[in-house]
Amino acid sequence: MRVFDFDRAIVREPGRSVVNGLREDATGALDFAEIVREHRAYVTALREAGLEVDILPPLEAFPDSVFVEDPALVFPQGAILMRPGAASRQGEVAEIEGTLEKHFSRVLRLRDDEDADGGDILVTPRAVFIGLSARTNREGAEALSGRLRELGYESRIVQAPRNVLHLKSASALLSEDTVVATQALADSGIFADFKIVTVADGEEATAANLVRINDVVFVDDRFPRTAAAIEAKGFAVKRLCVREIARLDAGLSCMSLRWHS
Ligand code: CIR
Repeated sequence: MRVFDFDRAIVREPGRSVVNGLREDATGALDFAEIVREHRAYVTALREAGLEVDILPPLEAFPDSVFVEDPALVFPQGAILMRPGAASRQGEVAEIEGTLEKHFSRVLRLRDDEDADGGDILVTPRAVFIGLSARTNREGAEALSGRLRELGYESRIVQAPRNVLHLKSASALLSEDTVVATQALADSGIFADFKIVTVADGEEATAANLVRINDVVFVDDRFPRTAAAIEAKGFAVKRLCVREIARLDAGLSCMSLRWHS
Protein backbone atom coordinates (compact mmCIF):
# COMPACT_ATOMS: atom_id res chain seq x y z
CA MET A 1 0.00 0.00 0.00
CA ARG A 2 1.27 3.49 -0.84
CA VAL A 3 1.20 6.30 1.74
CA PHE A 4 -1.38 8.15 -0.37
CA ASP A 5 -3.73 5.17 -0.66
CA PHE A 6 -6.77 6.00 1.43
CA ASP A 7 -10.24 4.55 1.91
CA ARG A 8 -11.43 6.58 4.91
CA ALA A 9 -11.55 10.25 5.84
CA ILE A 10 -12.78 12.43 8.67
CA VAL A 11 -13.94 15.99 7.97
CA ARG A 12 -15.75 18.56 10.09
CA GLU A 13 -18.43 20.89 8.72
CA PRO A 14 -17.59 24.57 9.10
CA GLY A 15 -19.59 26.40 11.77
CA ARG A 16 -20.77 29.99 11.30
CA SER A 17 -17.85 31.04 13.51
CA VAL A 18 -15.42 29.93 10.78
CA VAL A 19 -15.49 33.52 9.51
CA ASN A 20 -13.65 34.44 12.74
CA GLY A 21 -10.89 31.88 12.18
CA LEU A 22 -7.22 32.76 12.48
CA ARG A 23 -5.66 34.49 9.47
CA GLU A 24 -2.52 36.47 8.82
CA ASP A 25 -4.29 39.02 6.63
CA ALA A 26 -7.54 39.87 8.40
CA THR A 27 -8.77 42.39 5.84
CA GLY A 28 -12.31 42.02 4.50
CA ALA A 29 -15.16 39.89 5.85
CA LEU A 30 -15.33 36.21 4.94
CA ASP A 31 -18.33 34.73 3.11
CA PHE A 32 -19.73 31.82 5.18
CA ALA A 33 -21.97 30.48 2.38
CA GLU A 34 -19.02 30.31 0.01
CA ILE A 35 -16.90 28.46 2.60
CA VAL A 36 -19.72 25.92 2.98
CA ARG A 37 -19.92 25.48 -0.83
CA GLU A 38 -16.18 24.94 -1.11
CA HIS A 39 -16.20 22.48 1.77
CA ARG A 40 -19.08 20.49 0.26
CA ALA A 41 -17.33 20.28 -3.10
CA TYR A 42 -14.22 19.02 -1.30
CA VAL A 43 -16.20 16.29 0.48
CA THR A 44 -17.76 15.28 -2.85
CA ALA A 45 -14.27 15.05 -4.38
CA LEU A 46 -13.09 12.83 -1.51
CA ARG A 47 -16.04 10.50 -2.12
CA GLU A 48 -15.41 10.49 -5.87
CA ALA A 49 -11.81 9.50 -5.11
CA GLY A 50 -13.21 6.41 -3.35
CA LEU A 51 -13.17 7.43 0.31
CA GLU A 52 -15.84 6.78 2.90
CA VAL A 53 -16.18 10.13 4.70
CA ASP A 54 -17.14 10.56 8.37
CA ILE A 55 -18.60 14.09 8.61
CA LEU A 56 -18.39 15.59 12.10
CA PRO A 57 -20.78 18.36 13.19
CA PRO A 58 -19.66 22.01 13.35
CA LEU A 59 -18.10 23.34 16.55
CA GLU A 60 -19.04 26.99 16.97
CA ALA A 61 -16.66 27.41 19.93
CA PHE A 62 -13.72 26.56 17.66
CA PRO A 63 -13.72 28.70 14.49
CA ASP A 64 -10.81 26.79 12.90
CA SER A 65 -12.12 23.31 13.71
CA VAL A 66 -13.01 22.68 10.05
CA PHE A 67 -9.24 22.20 9.59
CA VAL A 68 -9.23 18.71 11.12
CA GLU A 69 -5.77 17.96 9.83
CA ASP A 70 -4.15 20.01 12.61
CA PRO A 71 -5.35 18.36 15.88
CA ALA A 72 -4.51 14.78 14.83
CA LEU A 73 -2.37 12.53 12.67
CA VAL A 74 -3.70 9.22 11.40
CA PHE A 75 -2.06 6.09 10.01
CA PRO A 76 -3.27 2.53 9.35
CA GLN A 77 -1.43 1.55 12.59
CA GLY A 78 -3.08 4.16 14.80
CA ALA A 79 -3.67 7.85 15.49
CA ILE A 80 -1.75 10.56 17.32
CA LEU A 81 -3.55 13.41 19.06
CA MET A 82 -1.54 16.56 18.36
CA ARG A 83 -1.22 19.75 20.38
CA PRO A 84 -2.06 22.75 18.13
CA GLY A 85 0.34 25.65 18.59
CA ALA A 86 -2.45 28.28 18.53
CA ALA A 87 -4.18 28.64 21.92
CA SER A 88 -7.62 29.09 20.32
CA ARG A 89 -7.29 25.67 18.66
CA GLN A 90 -6.11 23.52 21.56
CA GLY A 91 -9.64 22.50 22.60
CA GLU A 92 -10.16 20.89 19.19
CA VAL A 93 -8.09 17.91 20.35
CA ALA A 94 -10.57 16.81 23.03
CA GLU A 95 -13.39 17.32 20.51
CA ILE A 96 -11.93 14.85 18.01
CA GLU A 97 -10.59 12.32 20.52
CA GLY A 98 -13.77 10.21 20.73
CA THR A 99 -14.02 9.94 16.94
CA LEU A 100 -10.43 8.74 16.72
CA GLU A 101 -11.00 6.21 19.49
CA LYS A 102 -13.94 4.88 17.50
CA HIS A 103 -11.82 4.37 14.37
CA PHE A 104 -8.42 3.40 15.87
CA SER A 105 -7.44 0.88 18.53
CA ARG A 106 -4.21 2.81 19.25
CA VAL A 107 -4.43 6.54 20.02
CA LEU A 108 -1.18 8.17 21.19
CA ARG A 109 -0.89 11.65 22.73
CA LEU A 110 1.45 14.62 23.17
CA ARG A 111 1.94 16.56 26.40
CA ASP A 112 0.72 20.13 26.95
CA ASP A 113 4.05 21.84 26.23
CA GLU A 114 4.70 19.75 23.12
CA ASP A 115 3.20 21.89 20.36
CA ALA A 116 2.72 20.32 16.95
CA ASP A 117 0.16 20.99 14.21
CA GLY A 118 -0.77 18.31 11.67
CA GLY A 119 -0.20 20.87 8.91
CA ASP A 120 3.53 20.65 9.63
CA ILE A 121 3.65 16.90 9.06
CA LEU A 122 4.45 15.57 5.61
CA VAL A 123 4.24 11.79 5.36
CA THR A 124 6.49 10.23 2.72
CA PRO A 125 7.53 6.61 2.21
CA ARG A 126 11.12 7.49 3.26
CA ALA A 127 10.38 9.43 6.43
CA VAL A 128 7.74 11.55 8.07
CA PHE A 129 8.91 15.17 7.80
CA ILE A 130 8.14 17.34 10.83
CA GLY A 131 8.33 21.08 10.12
CA LEU A 132 9.36 23.50 12.85
CA SER A 133 7.12 26.55 12.53
CA ALA A 134 5.26 29.17 14.58
CA ARG A 135 2.88 26.31 15.49
CA THR A 136 5.28 23.37 15.93
CA ASN A 137 8.07 23.76 18.49
CA ARG A 138 11.21 21.68 19.03
CA GLU A 139 9.68 19.91 22.07
CA GLY A 140 6.61 18.99 20.03
CA ALA A 141 8.66 17.82 17.08
CA GLU A 142 10.89 15.61 19.23
CA ALA A 143 8.00 14.15 21.19
CA LEU A 144 6.14 13.47 17.96
CA SER A 145 9.18 11.76 16.56
CA GLY A 146 8.99 9.34 19.52
CA ARG A 147 5.28 8.68 19.01
CA LEU A 148 5.88 8.05 15.30
CA ARG A 149 8.58 5.53 16.18
CA GLU A 150 6.05 3.71 18.38
CA LEU A 151 3.88 3.37 15.27
CA GLY A 152 6.84 2.20 13.19
CA TYR A 153 7.70 5.45 11.35
CA GLU A 154 11.06 7.20 11.04
CA SER A 155 10.94 10.99 11.04
CA ARG A 156 13.07 14.00 10.11
CA ILE A 157 12.77 17.38 11.79
CA VAL A 158 13.16 20.24 9.29
CA GLN A 159 12.59 24.00 9.24
CA ALA A 160 9.24 25.00 7.67
CA PRO A 161 9.41 28.08 5.42
CA ARG A 162 8.93 31.29 7.40
CA ASN A 163 6.60 32.97 4.90
CA VAL A 164 3.79 30.40 5.23
CA LEU A 165 1.83 28.88 8.12
CA HIS A 166 2.92 25.25 7.90
CA LEU A 167 5.42 22.99 6.13
CA LYS A 168 2.56 21.62 4.02
CA SER A 169 1.39 25.12 3.08
CA ALA A 170 4.33 25.01 0.66
CA SER A 171 4.96 21.31 -0.08
CA ALA A 172 3.18 18.02 -0.69
CA LEU A 173 3.88 14.46 -1.78
CA LEU A 174 2.97 13.71 -5.40
CA SER A 175 4.22 10.12 -5.69
CA GLU A 176 6.47 7.78 -3.76
CA ASP A 177 9.56 9.59 -5.02
CA THR A 178 8.26 13.03 -6.05
CA VAL A 179 7.23 16.11 -4.09
CA VAL A 180 5.87 19.48 -5.13
CA ALA A 181 7.47 22.43 -3.35
CA THR A 182 8.42 26.06 -3.70
CA GLN A 183 11.76 26.82 -5.32
CA ALA A 184 13.02 28.03 -1.91
CA LEU A 185 12.16 24.71 -0.23
CA ALA A 186 13.69 22.81 -3.15
CA ASP A 187 16.88 24.89 -2.74
CA SER A 188 16.96 24.24 1.02
CA GLY A 189 17.95 20.64 0.29
CA ILE A 190 15.39 19.01 2.59
CA PHE A 191 13.94 17.12 -0.38
CA ALA A 192 17.32 16.08 -1.79
CA ASP A 193 16.16 12.43 -1.93
CA PHE A 194 13.13 13.29 -4.08
CA LYS A 195 12.32 14.44 -7.56
CA ILE A 196 10.77 17.90 -7.19
CA VAL A 197 8.08 19.67 -9.19
CA THR A 198 8.42 23.34 -8.27
CA VAL A 199 5.61 25.85 -7.96
CA ALA A 200 5.30 27.73 -11.26
CA ASP A 201 6.96 31.16 -11.47
CA GLY A 202 4.50 33.87 -10.56
CA GLU A 203 2.23 31.55 -8.53
CA GLU A 204 2.07 31.71 -4.73
CA ALA A 205 3.87 29.26 -2.42
CA THR A 206 0.46 27.90 -1.44
CA ALA A 207 0.06 26.43 -4.92
CA ALA A 208 1.93 23.52 -3.29
CA ASN A 209 -0.77 23.18 -0.62
CA LEU A 210 -2.34 20.27 -2.45
CA VAL A 211 -3.03 16.64 -1.70
CA ARG A 212 -2.62 13.35 -3.53
CA ILE A 213 -5.45 10.94 -2.83
CA ASN A 214 -5.22 7.51 -4.44
CA ASP A 215 -4.66 8.24 -8.14
CA VAL A 216 -5.69 11.88 -8.20
CA VAL A 217 -4.01 15.10 -7.07
CA PHE A 218 -6.35 17.78 -5.70
CA VAL A 219 -5.05 21.20 -6.78
CA ASP A 220 -6.27 24.72 -5.93
CA ASP A 221 -7.78 26.10 -9.16
CA ARG A 222 -6.12 29.50 -8.65
CA PHE A 223 -2.82 27.95 -9.74
CA PRO A 224 -3.24 26.68 -13.32
CA ARG A 225 0.44 26.69 -14.22
CA THR A 226 1.47 24.56 -11.26
CA ALA A 227 -1.46 22.23 -12.08
CA ALA A 228 -0.25 22.00 -15.67
CA ALA A 229 3.31 21.19 -14.52
CA ILE A 230 1.94 18.36 -12.38
CA GLU A 231 -0.17 17.04 -15.25
CA ALA A 232 2.85 17.21 -17.54
CA LYS A 233 4.54 14.68 -15.22
CA GLY A 234 1.65 12.28 -15.85
CA PHE A 235 -0.48 12.86 -12.74
CA ALA A 236 -4.27 13.10 -12.86
CA VAL A 237 -5.35 16.47 -11.45
CA LYS A 238 -8.66 17.49 -9.91
CA ARG A 239 -9.04 21.28 -9.72
CA LEU A 240 -10.99 22.53 -6.72
CA CYS A 241 -12.04 26.02 -5.70
CA VAL A 242 -10.85 26.94 -2.19
CA ARG A 243 -10.61 30.70 -2.68
CA GLU A 244 -12.51 31.68 0.45
CA ILE A 245 -11.00 28.92 2.58
CA ALA A 246 -7.53 30.06 1.45
CA ARG A 247 -8.23 33.44 3.08
CA LEU A 248 -8.00 31.50 6.37
CA ASP A 249 -4.43 30.44 5.46
CA ALA A 250 -5.71 26.98 4.63
CA GLY A 251 -5.81 24.71 1.62
CA LEU A 252 -6.61 21.27 0.31
CA SER A 253 -4.78 19.09 2.79
CA CYS A 254 -6.08 20.89 5.92
CA MET A 255 -9.71 19.85 5.64
CA SER A 256 -9.45 16.09 6.11
CA LEU A 257 -7.76 13.31 8.04
CA ARG A 258 -7.15 10.46 5.62
CA TRP A 259 -6.02 6.88 6.13
CA HIS A 260 -6.30 3.33 4.83
CA SER A 261 -8.34 1.16 7.16
C1 CIR B 1 -5.12 28.39 11.39
O1 CIR B 1 -4.52 29.46 11.33
O2 CIR B 1 -4.87 27.52 12.22
C2 CIR B 1 -6.24 28.14 10.39
N1 CIR B 1 -6.86 29.37 10.04
C3 CIR B 1 -5.71 27.47 9.14
C4 CIR B 1 -5.19 26.09 9.38
C5 CIR B 1 -4.71 25.45 8.14
N2 CIR B 1 -4.34 24.10 8.40
C6 CIR B 1 -3.44 23.43 7.70
O3 CIR B 1 -2.77 23.98 6.85
N3 CIR B 1 -3.21 22.18 8.05
